[in-house]
Amino acid sequence: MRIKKYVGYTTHEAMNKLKKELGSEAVILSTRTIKQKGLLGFFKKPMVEITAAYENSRSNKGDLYDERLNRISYELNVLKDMVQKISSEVKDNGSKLPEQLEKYKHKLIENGVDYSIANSIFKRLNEQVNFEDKDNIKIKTILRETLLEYVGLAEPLNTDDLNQKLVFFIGPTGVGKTTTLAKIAGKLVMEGKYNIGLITSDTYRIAAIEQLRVYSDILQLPLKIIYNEEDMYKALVNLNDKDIILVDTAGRNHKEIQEGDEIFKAMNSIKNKEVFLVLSCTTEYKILQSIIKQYNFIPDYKIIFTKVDECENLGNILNVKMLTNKPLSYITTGQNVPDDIELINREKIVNSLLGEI
Ligand SMILES: Nc1nc2c(ncn2[C@@H]2O[C@H](COP(=O)(O)OP(=O)(O)OP(=O)(O)O)[C@@H](O)[C@H]2O)c(=O)[nH]1
Ligand SMILES: [Mg+2]
Repeated sequence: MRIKKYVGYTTHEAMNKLKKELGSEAVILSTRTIKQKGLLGFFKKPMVEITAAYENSRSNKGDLYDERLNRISYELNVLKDMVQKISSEVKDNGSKLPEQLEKYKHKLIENGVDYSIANSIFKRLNEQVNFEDKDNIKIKTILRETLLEYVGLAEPLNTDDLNQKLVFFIGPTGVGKTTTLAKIAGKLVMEGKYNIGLITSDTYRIAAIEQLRVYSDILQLPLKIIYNEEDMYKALVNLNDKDIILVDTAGRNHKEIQEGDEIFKAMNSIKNKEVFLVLSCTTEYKILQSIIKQYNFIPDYKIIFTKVDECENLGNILNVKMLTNKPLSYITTGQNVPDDIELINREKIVNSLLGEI
């Protein structure tokens, strides 16, 4: 048996390093947060240190095998997409778009907009508007206005009814739920107008609680840990003087989530609430589709896109808006708490999607 330590800005990062090297067979002995040294400690990220034990003779054949299988299934998916694209291109040939529109459509697809979404937007537009007598500037203006409408106005956290409002952050593993919650908490604290509390239901890993506790210490906000639905009601009593309570949830493999999960039962029973579905902009659209399908049972939510700084393009933002028709809310653009978050700016998104032609 050997012992090794892994350090990261979050448990997720440290766990990723650990899993990469040791696979899933390693045993976790302890997890702790270590504060970074330095004068500017206020918003400096704490580090998480995981100590793990592993068998010296561990074979990583299984990992290699899994990796190859993943690679093959990814390539099969790419092939499947190509075939679908070609077959719908053949089908669409009857209704050809004017050349200039065709160029913009390809630009959008190049910028990550799903082929069938781009197709339906342009097909509809071409059916409704006569483009024959329009020059390029006019075409671009029409297109810009159309796309702005599709993206819709961004909706921030609604601070109208602040009678102990609960704000839930849900979504897949590692997308940045806790970091985004901390960013929003930080911004609200800086505004100085609200009385804020924090709840975490991420009790799967001790380090997940620690991660939020560090932020609650820095921001001097009370943190309640809930293990089940009943704890939620206890926390409500304990935090009954708060205007806004931000609730962190455990990242879950989207294939495993169910409407009957404890956290969703608790969430559904709260009247004054807002739900943010946190998605990473870097996730492949195919996977985003399947994640969104799994969360279908939640009637109202707003969408936050994280890791926009790591994203090649913004196509997924339009894709998800078209798929869900839910309000888009914030994007996050880096790891800095609380700075790297902003309200979605639809002009910026549409400009980036259309690019320069
Ligand atoms: N580049 C970049 N990294 C981000 C952003 N937001 C979060 N991260 C990083 O993503 C990693 C995971 O962040 P967490 O906030 O722990 O994610 P989570 O969704 O709470 O993870 P789980 O609770 O494990 O499901 C951390 O390393 C964050 O610093 C972002 O906007 N850009
Ligand atoms: Mg988390």
